[in-house]
Amino acid sequence: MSNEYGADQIQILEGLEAVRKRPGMYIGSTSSRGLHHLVYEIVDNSVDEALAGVCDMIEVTINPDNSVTVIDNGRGIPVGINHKAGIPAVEVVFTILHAGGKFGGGGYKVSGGLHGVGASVVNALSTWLEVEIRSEGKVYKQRYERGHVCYPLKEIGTCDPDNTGTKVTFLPDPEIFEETVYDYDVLKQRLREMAFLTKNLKIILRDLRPEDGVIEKTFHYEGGIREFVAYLNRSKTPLYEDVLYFEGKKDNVYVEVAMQHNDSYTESTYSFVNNINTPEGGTHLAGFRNAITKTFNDYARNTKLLKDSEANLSGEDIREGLTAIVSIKIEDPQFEGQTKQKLGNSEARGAVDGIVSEYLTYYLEQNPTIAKQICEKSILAQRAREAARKARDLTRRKTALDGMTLPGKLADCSDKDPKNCEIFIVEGDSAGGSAKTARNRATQAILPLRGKILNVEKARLDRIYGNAEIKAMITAFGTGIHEDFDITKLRYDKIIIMTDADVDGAHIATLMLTFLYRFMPELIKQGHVYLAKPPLFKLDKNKKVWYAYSPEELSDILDEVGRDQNNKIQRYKGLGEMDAEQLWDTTMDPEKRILLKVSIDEETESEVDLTFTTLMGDKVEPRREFIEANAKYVQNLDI
Ligand code: TSJ
Repeated sequence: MSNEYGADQIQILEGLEAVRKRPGMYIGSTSSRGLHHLVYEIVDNSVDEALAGVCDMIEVTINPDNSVTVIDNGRGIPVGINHKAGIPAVEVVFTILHAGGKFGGGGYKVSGGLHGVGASVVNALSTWLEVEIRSEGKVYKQRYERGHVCYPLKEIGTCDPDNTGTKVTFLPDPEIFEETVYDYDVLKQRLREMAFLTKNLKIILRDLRPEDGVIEKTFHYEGGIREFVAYLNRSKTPLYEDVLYFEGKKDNVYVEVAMQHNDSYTESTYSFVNNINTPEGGTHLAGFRNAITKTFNDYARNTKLLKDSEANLSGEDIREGLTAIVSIKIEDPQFEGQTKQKLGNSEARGAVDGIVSEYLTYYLEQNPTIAKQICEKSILAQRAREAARKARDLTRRKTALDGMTLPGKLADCSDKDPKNCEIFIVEGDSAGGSAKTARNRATQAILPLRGKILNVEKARLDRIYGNAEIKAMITAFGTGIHEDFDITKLRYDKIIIMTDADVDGAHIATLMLTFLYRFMPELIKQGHVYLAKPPLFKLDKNKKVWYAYSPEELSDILDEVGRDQNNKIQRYKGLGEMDAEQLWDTTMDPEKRILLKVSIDEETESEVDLTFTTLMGDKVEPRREFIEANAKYVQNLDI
């Protein structure tokens, strides 16, 4: 036995030792992100089986010990002897490091075509891993510990020959991972996306950890990315009922596109290559954009919706309010750019452009009402863009002329080193007044805003640039916006949103965050944006004062000091009820206050985008959900 896999085995183990030495090279990081990555590496293999048309169900179970089980009903990983390695194919899959780690140089791991890649990496980074295969009426099993084979593949029983598939269970190694507890919501997010991208595949996610009962969710979308677009638009008002869907294959590139406009002004297009998100786009996205720009301009000209004397619609005009998914499958994807997230294959551009142009032209001819609605919206966008450009040129010229005209309502700080400075954006003039009195004038600036700020999700650019509150923030921050954005010009290290601790305050904070996210996302990404946390209660007792930031905290304090008649409890309804000293003590003093840092998880960026827009939509129900879920994007910071 030992002779059979002597020399080979030594080499194999060396390979997997390399993975344990430098795990980051293979899975990106050993943080929570890397931990979740293990599941995707395994599930990708089952999705490949589904793409091959021989599997339609995948079950993912988080076990009570945080091991994860993935089961599919595919053909089962082959168990026959691999002639090159002299061991069963399944053992090759789990013990031989395949060339080109995902984050290493050269190759790039993708689902679709490259079977088994990644499984050995998961194996190397697991305390133990067990695989069970059902194939041709037999059940096979093998176990590994930290990548080492425990025993040769063995037959452990029989089953119905029609019952085939693969089951893998692995326990991430705490010697490798800083975090070993799985987040149900993170897996849910990615598995839902996978199910949208693979129509007819049923994915079940189960969490066995909660003591009060198992959680289970099934994702199954017969409409595939068509349903994905409908889902993304679920809390918006679509411009028309149809979700346009085009599908075809050209130059060995399989292309699927789904799109629908809503009545907002922002574009949400997500592109995927072999089921992997490409946040930086690439040739496939370029092909899509080129096709819709050309096709809509041709249509608008031919139908005289756009007169000969008028300028062409820009791509941006046509994409205003567009929600779209561009998903391609390609044999040998090449990724470019710093983060290797941008597709480079030139044949993808031609394939997407060709397929979308052809089918969209036909669709517009067949659906003149929808075609006209989209063209008219684009023409309005074109006019607004012109007006916005003029308004913007004006604001730009002004700042260029007087150096910087800071807004009149701003009480700036005296320290000129931005690293030491912070700005409080305060709801309402009266709270603004208290804040101005309370602040540390050297390092704290105050900008009061009147009432609710403009909802940038629901206004065109010309109105946004004309809005006094928004202009005040842009000039106060100093960075400029969009393509003019320059973080080195930021005048404050912390931008602190300070609103009442009630529903209105939460709404105003969200409007602010929406504005920042849409216009200066880098401020959030680089961790400059915070929410102040004013107290909800004040307790006076025997000349001593306590502040509580939640009802639970109040209750804890009362437990300690006793519940009797000497307690004077005040519930703060707004910042305005605090005098300057209280405001300083509870909310502004860097020594005592609580700040919440706003962050965006890059991996779930599409969901953040969605959550923000959901919140801003007209329909009320999802908004409450957001406010409740809001805490997820915010980290508690004790500063
Ligand atoms: F990642 C992995 F290897 F651990 C893994 C693979 C984990 C899980 C849960 C499933 C799988 C997997 C692999 N499911 N299905 C397959 N199928 C194959 O490997 C397979 C089967 C038959 C044939 C064939 O040509 O007959 C080819 C392949 C690639």
